[in-house]
Amino acid sequence: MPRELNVALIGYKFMGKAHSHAYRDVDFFFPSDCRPVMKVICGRNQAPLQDAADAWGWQEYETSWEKVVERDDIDIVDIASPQNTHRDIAVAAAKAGKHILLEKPMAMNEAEAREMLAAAREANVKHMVVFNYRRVPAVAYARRLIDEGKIGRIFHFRACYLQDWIVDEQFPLIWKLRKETAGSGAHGDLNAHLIDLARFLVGELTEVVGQTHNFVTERPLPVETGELSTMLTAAGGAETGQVTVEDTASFLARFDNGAVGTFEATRFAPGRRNHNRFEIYGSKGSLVFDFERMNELEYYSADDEAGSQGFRTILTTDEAHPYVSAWWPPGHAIGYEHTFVHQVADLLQAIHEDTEPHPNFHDGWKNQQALDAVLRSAESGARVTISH
Ligand code: SOE
Repeated sequence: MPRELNVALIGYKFMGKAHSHAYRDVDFFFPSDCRPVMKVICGRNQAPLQDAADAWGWQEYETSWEKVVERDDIDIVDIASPQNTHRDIAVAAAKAGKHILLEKPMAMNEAEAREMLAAAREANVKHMVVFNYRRVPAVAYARRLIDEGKIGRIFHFRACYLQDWIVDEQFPLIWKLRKETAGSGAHGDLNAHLIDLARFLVGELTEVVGQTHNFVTERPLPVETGELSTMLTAAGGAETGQVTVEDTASFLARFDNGAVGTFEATRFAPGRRNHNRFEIYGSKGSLVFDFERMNELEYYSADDEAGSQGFRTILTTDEAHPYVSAWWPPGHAIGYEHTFVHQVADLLQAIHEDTEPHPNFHDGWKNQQALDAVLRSAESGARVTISH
């Protein structure tokens, strides 16, 4: 009989749905000695919360996260609420001895992230940050090729994360567009993913120089409908308010191993829906990934015979590719939601085997350190060194 671990999920919007699905599916595709039980979902507004509990299969709902983290019957606290809530919930959950799964970016700033890391270490609980793109089979396979030396010495990491969901000036001022709830805008939302991929695939960032910009500074205030909505679209009213986070952030970086990088995040790239793309160029080969083609990885090998050299597109749906054997036969592609299933499967395994999951709060803190450094650089116009 597998060991049952009771989960409390805090947050019931887009990420709440993605995480809920992961708990529902994980045991079906990754049966293991640990099985999550969808015990309680938590959020502020009772009506949509109750709808979420019913629709996604949570046994109970609760409007106070303070009560939830103190419950004796909870093993894992999953934090999928806005960034301004992360620190308090994570520190309280750690103090209560719960394992923690936390949405990105880790915190509002580096100081908070450091406090959360210290609390989790002190409590000796498992801690993990949801940088789910590490768990796309093509990305995990890229890491394998790099580890095997197939790319050689890495020279360049070029990455962009482009979306287009706020191009319309009438798109309302949702929490992601306010500093007090989100901490930052496209930078923390999207560059956080790119920084994680860079740290996963290349190395530690040591120096950055960045710029930010706003295209739309005022938007209609959102109208609360009281309905469960997991979409990034929402209705706006007649009143307006100020956008207090950046619409776009880009930066140059140096890595500890001598590689250099470029990073660009925006929500103002019409036609780019979720264009999370990186290119890696090394002495022995190159890799290109674009999430909009998430089942593919482009690979160039300088070892190929002269005359037949060129980028090949690998369909990363074979058993040889990470995570894939748990799903479908070759060529039967997987999607966005599967990355969250992989993350939960890895967390459960780490809890069961008492190993360190990744990316953990240390990774989240290093990520936050780089995020903050870029914003400081954008403000001052100077290069900023990241200490290690
Ligand atoms: C919205 O920009 C968003 O949902 C991000 O918050 C996610 O982290 C990213 O994976 C997709 O886009």
